[in-house]
Amino acid sequence: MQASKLAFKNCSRTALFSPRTAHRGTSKMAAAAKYDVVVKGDPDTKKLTDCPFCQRVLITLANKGIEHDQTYVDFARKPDWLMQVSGGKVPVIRQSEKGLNMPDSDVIVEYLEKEHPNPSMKSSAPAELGGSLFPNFINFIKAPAEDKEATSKFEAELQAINDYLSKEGNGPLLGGANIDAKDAAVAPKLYHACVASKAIKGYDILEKYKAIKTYIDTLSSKPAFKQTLPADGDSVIEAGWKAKVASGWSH
Ligand SMILES: N[C@@H](CCC(=O)N[C@@H](CS)C(=O)NCC(=O)O)C(=O)O
Repeated sequence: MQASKLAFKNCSRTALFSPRTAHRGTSKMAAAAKYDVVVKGDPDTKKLTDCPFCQRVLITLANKGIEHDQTYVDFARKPDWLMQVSGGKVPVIRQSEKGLNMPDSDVIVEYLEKEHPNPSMKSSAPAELGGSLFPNFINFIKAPAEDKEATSKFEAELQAINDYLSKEGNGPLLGGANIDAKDAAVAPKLYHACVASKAIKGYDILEKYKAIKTYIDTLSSKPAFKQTLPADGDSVIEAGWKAKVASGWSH
């Protein structure tokens, strides 16, 4: 069966209404087919859980004022169609009228920028900034305390972001005053790194890197960031990373 025809099972959907789209009334975008964004979450309560890649896509949709539905997938009972579309990974965006089933946040945000260029989220920040943050964070969180190399590689990434924010960027965000594509890519992963490093390693990024603290504080006041974090707070992020560490990364 074609992926686009697969039925929704083991998940549930909510409609997300964007105030910006509402103001457009009969605009082209309001009339266009709605996207359905498949995210990690609780299908019963329709709450977002802990996926920084999903948050990147949700921030992009919110920033661009794109009306969409959200389908929440519980990883303990992944539907068959998700396995076929993405090998079980989220996020995925779907649009049944176009037969669109698109996994991978890199591909999705590029597609959204092309299809919905206004407002543009193109970033002036260097392309490589924050690019190795997540793998180095994962190595750090997995590594024993005596593994100094894992710590120093992670710290080099944090320092580069901190330096850019405090010296080179226009601030207070990576691309200036508004959330851009670089913020959408880096901030959710950085947020996970802050929460998990403190909870698991007692390593307080926000205490050590002052510009990152200001950055996270600024983002926390932005609805597009705040409303796309796990609905039940940082404890969800902590629990997710603790479970990964305890399992020895077997899932
Ligand atoms: N390269 C993908 C990575 C997506 C990804 O790894 N998502 C995680 C959730 S945060 C996932 O779906 N993992 C599947 C699993 O743990 O079973 C992207 O950028 O979208």
